[in-house]
Amino acid sequence: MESMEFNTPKVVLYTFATSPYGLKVQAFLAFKKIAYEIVYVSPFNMRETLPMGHTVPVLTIDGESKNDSQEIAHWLDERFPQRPLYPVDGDPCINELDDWVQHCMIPANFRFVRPALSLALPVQLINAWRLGCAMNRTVPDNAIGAWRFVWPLVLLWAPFVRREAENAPGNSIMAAARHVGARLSKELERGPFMCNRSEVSVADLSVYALLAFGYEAGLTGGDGLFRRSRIREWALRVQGELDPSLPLVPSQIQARKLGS
Ligand SMILES: N[C@@H](CCC(=O)N[C@@H](CS)C(=O)NCC(=O)O)C(=O)O
Repeated sequence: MESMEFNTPKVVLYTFATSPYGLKVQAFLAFKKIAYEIVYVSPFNMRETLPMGHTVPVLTIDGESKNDSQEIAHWLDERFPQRPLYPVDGDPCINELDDWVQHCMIPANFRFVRPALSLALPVQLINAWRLGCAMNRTVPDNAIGAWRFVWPLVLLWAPFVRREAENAPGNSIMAAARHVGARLSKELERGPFMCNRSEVSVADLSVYALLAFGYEAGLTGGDGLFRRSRIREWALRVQGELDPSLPLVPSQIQARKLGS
């Protein structure tokens, strides 16, 4: 009993409930079935709370910390080789897709919520406000407070959100949405998982984390891609590979549950 406790590493994830990068890491941990403690960080005192750097996610394993979701994925494979995130055959398709999620799909997600003048503005304002509420419900002492009412302005102002949104493919929300939808449908033409693999990889988990969050947090339009049967069926297959005791979206912000 004593040696079991000694061998179980202490894993802590510092993140925002709404961070796409943090959600990816949560999906990696749920796939590898690694129990962890989650610390929802207030964006107002990140430097004081984080064990390193000034961005989330940060993962700490037995006191050693790393940030950057892609570095964390490789580190998890080193520390916990069971159920590898990156296939051991080094499939270049997975690496390319992993980079596409990081540099196209996540920026597209930021563009979807960062207010801009277009017909989508009302939906963006509602979703940005929902994200502010989700942040408030998860940070200690509801430290977002009244800022949640002006969260659309916070997203408009935050330099990292602007940078991300500008990096999204195309020059409009619709263009980014079309790009993401087309790429995902193409990747799932044969399946059962991304790149026609028979097992889940880092690419499936990263895409799943982003889509499942939009759906479960109740974002308007968050169910859009799940209307495509191929994507919905793939998402349910990925969900079936995750430890159900390690959910991506905490109950206090969960509006609906994927698959029910
Ligand atoms: N490349 C990093 C990006 C992390 C990142 O940009 N995190 C955002 C939250 S979603 C952040 O902490 N931004 C705060 C800032 O840049 O000041 C990763 O993959 O983890």
